[in-house]
Amino acid sequence: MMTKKKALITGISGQDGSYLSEYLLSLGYDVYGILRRHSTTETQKSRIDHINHKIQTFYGDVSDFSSLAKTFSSIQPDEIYNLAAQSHVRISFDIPEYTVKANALGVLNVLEAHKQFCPEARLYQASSSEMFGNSFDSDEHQRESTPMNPVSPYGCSKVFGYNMVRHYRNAHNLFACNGILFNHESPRRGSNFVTSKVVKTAVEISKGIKNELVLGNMDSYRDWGHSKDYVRAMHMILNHDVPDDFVVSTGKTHSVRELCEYVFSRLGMDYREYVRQDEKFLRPEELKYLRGDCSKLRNTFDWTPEYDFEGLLDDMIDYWEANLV
Ligand code: F7E
Repeated sequence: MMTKKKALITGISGQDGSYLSEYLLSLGYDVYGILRRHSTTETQKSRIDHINHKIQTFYGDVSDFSSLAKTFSSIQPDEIYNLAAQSHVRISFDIPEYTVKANALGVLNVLEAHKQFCPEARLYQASSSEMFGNSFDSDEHQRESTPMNPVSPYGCSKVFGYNMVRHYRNAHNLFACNGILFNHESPRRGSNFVTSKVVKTAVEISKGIKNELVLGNMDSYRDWGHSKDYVRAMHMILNHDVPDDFVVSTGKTHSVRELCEYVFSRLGMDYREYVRQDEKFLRPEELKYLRGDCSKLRNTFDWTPEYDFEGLLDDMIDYWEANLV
């Protein structure tokens, strides 16, 4: 009998952790996850409650090396996905030190645990398009070779993690890879990220529950894909012949204003009647424009996203329409 592959996911209770778990279970993996302790036990596992009986979770934290040592050495995973992070860019300006501890030193801890306790495992690191900051190539895209000039504590912390992964790969011969993922969303996206905030509030307005949507900068551009598509790319990157780094993106870009236009008009409304801007949602330094070129990924793997911008937003609108009463 073939033994099942073991995958260990840090950040398993997040948007990507939950979709990745479902995907790996569908491929026949044994799935393990590291869960950070929250004070509200009831909502701690809300994104993975439906698969709770199929996975095993352990309390731990990427900033607590002893917890990583214990889980990595006892599970002996074949694949490690480091998805744990303080992932909110604006909040990283409020809690820069915590952000760096989780997103930068946390990666160092994961790499050390990988090297010391399961060096044969493969490691995927959740790197981010926020690492590029405001730099792009002459064709207005960001790709693997684009210089990284981060503009937030979050972006700076992710650059450290990205570089450490490359360094440990070269210096210690670990199979460690970076996925440089552009924004990716879904009905499971936290409601303080802009897509979820716009969709959820617009549905609330359409149902008479709220009467306005308050936003920050509406003129920034993002390359938005669907988390379900992007977790498949994570698995492909980790199962390549050689450890390497790949951009994952759609190649299309839209402004926050265009996002509002689409969502409100799908609900039969004009966004200009409901959206107000407030500087409390502005960032001290803003990343203005993202548009990824994932040719390297597409030329290496058979990766085709199922969702485009409208399909992604339709999925989110349908979810919130059905789940908000
Ligand atoms: O903001 C603007 C905001 O918070 C998108 C994370 O997953 O993707 C994400 O980071 C844009 C920004 O995502 C509001 O200023 C306007 O220009 O949804 P977001 P993000 O900062 O791009 C990258 C790839 C990651 O790695 C991160 O972990 O929308 N915006 N008004 C607003 N954003 C928010 N959150 N709230 C507003 O009211």
